[in-house]
Amino acid sequence: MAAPAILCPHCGDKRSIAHAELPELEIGHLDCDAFYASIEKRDRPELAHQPVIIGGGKRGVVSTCCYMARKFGVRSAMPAFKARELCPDGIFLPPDMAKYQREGMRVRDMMRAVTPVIEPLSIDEAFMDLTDSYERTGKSPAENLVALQRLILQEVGITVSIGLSYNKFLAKIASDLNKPFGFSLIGRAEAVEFLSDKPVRMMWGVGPAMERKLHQDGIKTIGQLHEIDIHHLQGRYGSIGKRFYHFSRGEDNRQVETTSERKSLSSETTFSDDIADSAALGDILTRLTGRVAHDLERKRIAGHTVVLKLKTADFKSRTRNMRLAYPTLREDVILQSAMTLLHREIDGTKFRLLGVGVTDLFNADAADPDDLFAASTPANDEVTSGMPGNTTTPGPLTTVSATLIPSQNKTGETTPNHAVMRATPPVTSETPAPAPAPAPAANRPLITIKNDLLPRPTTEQLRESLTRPYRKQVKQPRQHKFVF
Ligand code: TTP
Ligand code: MG
Ligand code: MG
Repeated sequence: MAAPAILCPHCGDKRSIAHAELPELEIGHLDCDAFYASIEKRDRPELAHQPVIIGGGKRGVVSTCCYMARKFGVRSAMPAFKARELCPDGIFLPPDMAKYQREGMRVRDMMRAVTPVIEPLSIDEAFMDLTDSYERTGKSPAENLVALQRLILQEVGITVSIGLSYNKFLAKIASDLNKPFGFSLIGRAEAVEFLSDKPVRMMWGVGPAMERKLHQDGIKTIGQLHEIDIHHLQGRYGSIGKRFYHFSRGEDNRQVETTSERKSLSSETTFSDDIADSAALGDILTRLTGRVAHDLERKRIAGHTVVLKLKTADFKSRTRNMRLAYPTLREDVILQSAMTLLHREIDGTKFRLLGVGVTDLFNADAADPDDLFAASTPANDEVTSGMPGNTTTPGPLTTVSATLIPSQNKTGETTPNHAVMRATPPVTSETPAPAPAPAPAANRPLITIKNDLLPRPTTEQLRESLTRPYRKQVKQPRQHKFVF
């Protein structure tokens, strides 16, 4: 039975988003919910109400699991035997990397229809710069992102979570606040207070080692960093100390960096004498690959496609690509793929130039997933000369119901301008049953959303709203609230 409509306690509106800074929040972060598991559940509706765990073969680790399985304590990177102990009735499935890659690209293409300025971080997430949202579409970034979230649900058949803020640091944190099917905003006015009790691990660049160091220094929360002088932070932690200073103030001046699919990183050499010998070419390739891997590590980027370039003695160019199962910066993975490509070309032909590189670049943070099952989908399973097409059949259409959970400040009072949308995602995707309890007040996103059960817009309407061609901005006051 549908939940009764809950209106905003403050103005009574149905389905609206309001925030004093709404027009100025222009950096979005989108992350798919339990990505691999959501795709499998979409494709196997009979598993909708089962805890689904991806990975976890004999010696494997868990890649991810659906939110229902998370209720049992199963997590990414957990050994399979542990996941089985925690969730004996779990449905364990091997990953289908090619499929996830395809679906990830579909989501990305849909994001690109909203703004060309996107920065992919991994297969299932990206930043979006929506600075020119009004100019391009006549709508606010928030409106476009909500429409995108629904369009992905309708067309791809999975839920995604979105964070919107005024910088990348906070947008990424926001997208994680209310998963699955979350939509959270963090504005300037509340950022410092919001961050004050958050763990230092939440900061970009803080891994286990830095977290340990901070803990040893008695610093557990971002709020504690806020109290420390910048010189002291720099002296103690080096350049990252300066970042801590700014992050704790909700400041981050990193731009959303578009990494075009065509951008690449490579190394090549022209020989003094032409070479046909396989071993000699192999040695050179190994050396060049070392350089590429070193550069990737230094720039903290990962390549999804390995490219081998050859020029024959009579100046004919040959370029060969191999798309990997996931982005990598690992020298051995790149070398293995490049060697495979090279050996296919060795037939006595003399070459004058050899080059190796990677293209289809990603941020390194999410490269080389820790999943032994990936070995079952080796890189050379997928050899393409271009990007994969969008050939997957869209998933079933689903309905979304939404309820309002008023947000509370740290003293437990409801804050008129900051409430939370808790959307109930479709059963075909990532919904544990019953719906998860609301996040603790301190973890709630800072947003006012008033929801109701809505008449569903048609796919055409949504698509039209996202792909509307550029038109000159008609001067109009920017709204702090919108209703949809
Ligand atoms: P995440 O976005 O980190 O996780 P998720 O989408 O499964 O769940 P969430 O709702 O919390 O975002 O990673 C995206 C995919 O990358 C994930 O579905 C599987 C893969 N992955 C691994 O293979 N190993 C890992 O350790 C992690 C974290 C992810
Ligand atoms: Mg995800
Ligand atoms: Mg992710």
